[in-house]
Amino acid sequence: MKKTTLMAAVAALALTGGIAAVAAVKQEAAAPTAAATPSPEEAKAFVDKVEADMAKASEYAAKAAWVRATYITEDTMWLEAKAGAEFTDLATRAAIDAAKYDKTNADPVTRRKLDILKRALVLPAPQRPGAAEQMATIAGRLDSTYSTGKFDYKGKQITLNDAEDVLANSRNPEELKAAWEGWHSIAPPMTADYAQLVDLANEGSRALGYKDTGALWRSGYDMAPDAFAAETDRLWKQIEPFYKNLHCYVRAELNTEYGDAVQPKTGPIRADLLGNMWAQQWGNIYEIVKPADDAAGYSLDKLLVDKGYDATKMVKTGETFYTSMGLAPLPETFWTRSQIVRPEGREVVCHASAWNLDDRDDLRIKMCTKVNAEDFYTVHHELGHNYYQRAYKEQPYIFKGGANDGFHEAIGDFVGLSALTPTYLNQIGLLDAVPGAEGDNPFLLKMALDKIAFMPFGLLVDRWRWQVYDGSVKPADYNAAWWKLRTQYQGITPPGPRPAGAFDPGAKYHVPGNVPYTRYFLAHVYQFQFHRAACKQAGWKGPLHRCSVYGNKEVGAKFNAMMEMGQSKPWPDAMEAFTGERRGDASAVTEYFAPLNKWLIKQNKGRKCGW
Ligand code: X8Z
Ligand code: ZN
Repeated sequence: MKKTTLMAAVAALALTGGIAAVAAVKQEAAAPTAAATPSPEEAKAFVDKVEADMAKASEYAAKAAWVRATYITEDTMWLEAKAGAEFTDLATRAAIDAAKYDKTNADPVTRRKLDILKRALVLPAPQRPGAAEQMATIAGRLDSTYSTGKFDYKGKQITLNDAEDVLANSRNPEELKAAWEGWHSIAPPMTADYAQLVDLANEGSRALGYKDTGALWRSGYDMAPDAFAAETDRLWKQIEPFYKNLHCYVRAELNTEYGDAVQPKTGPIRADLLGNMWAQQWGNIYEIVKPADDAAGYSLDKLLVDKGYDATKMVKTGETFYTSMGLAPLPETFWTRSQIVRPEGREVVCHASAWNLDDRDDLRIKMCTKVNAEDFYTVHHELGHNYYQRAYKEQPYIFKGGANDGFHEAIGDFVGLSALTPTYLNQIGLLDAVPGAEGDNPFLLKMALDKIAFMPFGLLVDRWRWQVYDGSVKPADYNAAWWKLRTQYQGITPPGPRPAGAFDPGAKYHVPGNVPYTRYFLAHVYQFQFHRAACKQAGWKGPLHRCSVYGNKEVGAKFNAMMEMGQSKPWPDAMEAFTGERRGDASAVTEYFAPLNKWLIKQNKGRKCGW
């Protein structure tokens, strides 16, 4: 996730750990001139040169990006845009040059590197003079506008951080609506910039031979772009019935809490009632929807506060999980260079990310950590990126990245599945007693509110962008298309009519931040596959949701071996190395949640589910 590093151009790589940066390919870098097919030796020489240039060039852009993200000013935006534009130019040229070896019978390693080079950019720039600068400036402005967004709430200017607290904790529908609408009001000024960036990126993508930028994004999965889209449909179909059961149950509980006027018994759920600004994880409303007989209940939010955790202690605790599996502690510089809490007196990008600035050991996270359960999860998530980055640091430059971007997102989430078990919370002294079997359903419900609720959202963000990039959704229809998908997949609706000119997708970080999103959907499938495989390796015989691999060095070694591969092999090889499976399979998700699904079906008896 060195995301910002390379700016929009290389955002994906960065955030995913895909090719962390692409090459500074100089003109003399050996792009063949004649039409004749270049030799395998020439192809290898080209790649070697690209990798050397790339390794040198990326550090500068990374540092400019870090400084901007942790200190937003006109000047740092200018510096980041300049470094980002230079980088995008070079990277785009490298991608174009790589295509010249398409017919070369290159050795398999060189062939894979060439293929990765061609698809590594998130937002390729047109090769016209000034286009890369223009793109970098727009992308930086979008990201900064989002990150510094503020609005009036009860007579005070508040930030997204504050608004998220209202969404998580208030049970007053008027307050919820005001915080939700207020935050969404920061987005309309971004619409024109966003539309222009889409056009520029499409022009850049077409020059690389892609139909549009969406097709470029779908090409990063060792299969044809169309096959990948079908693959995500297949995975969603495995989960959809379960999501509908959860939706049905939650809607009924919200109806009981708020009454028909606020949340009707039928139809979609009001988006601001679900505890999260984007209705993407619902764990914050557990108290509203919990089973009546949740005697064994505990609140991780409360435990963290009661036991005196602060942000740094949360990160240290996260690190302990990784070291318990035999992985090395984080370097000292992690602690001195990371941004762990929101600094006072300056604007920063609060959206959490994990960085490796030198593609070796300069690992850092950038968070505005709050002491709550959500950020306890996020800390484990971010450290997963850092541990992955360090595991593949010995790979050649182009292979420094996740097996695919979903893998990068799934590492920390996999660790989180163990780290959220009551058994583990008890082992580290957070929870005094582990509930018996009576605690299973409450625990599974809590997990499902975050994991299952997330899946349709994880899918639809890029469904929207695919339509934007392929031109089927025009700027005037951005918002309507967004809500069509939000209703279709998530079964939610805004708290009131949306004003003309609303740009609600712009109120979600990854849209102005230009971070592809399907990765998180994939990660929500992969993490359960990793968990199932790890628990099997550990000889675990009980239900999957009770399994924790804390302290298991054998699992750690095998997991690290997969991480060390980086993106040197097609992702099914990496998946197989750890799980023995060669494709995404949501049966691990349904297996994990099976007891809850049965319970939900019982609760929903007599209800008309769906929307
Ligand atoms: O953006 C993130 C991470 C950084 S890669 C905090 N996540 C997605 C989101 O917040 O929307 C993690 C879960 C989904
Ligand atoms: Zn992440």
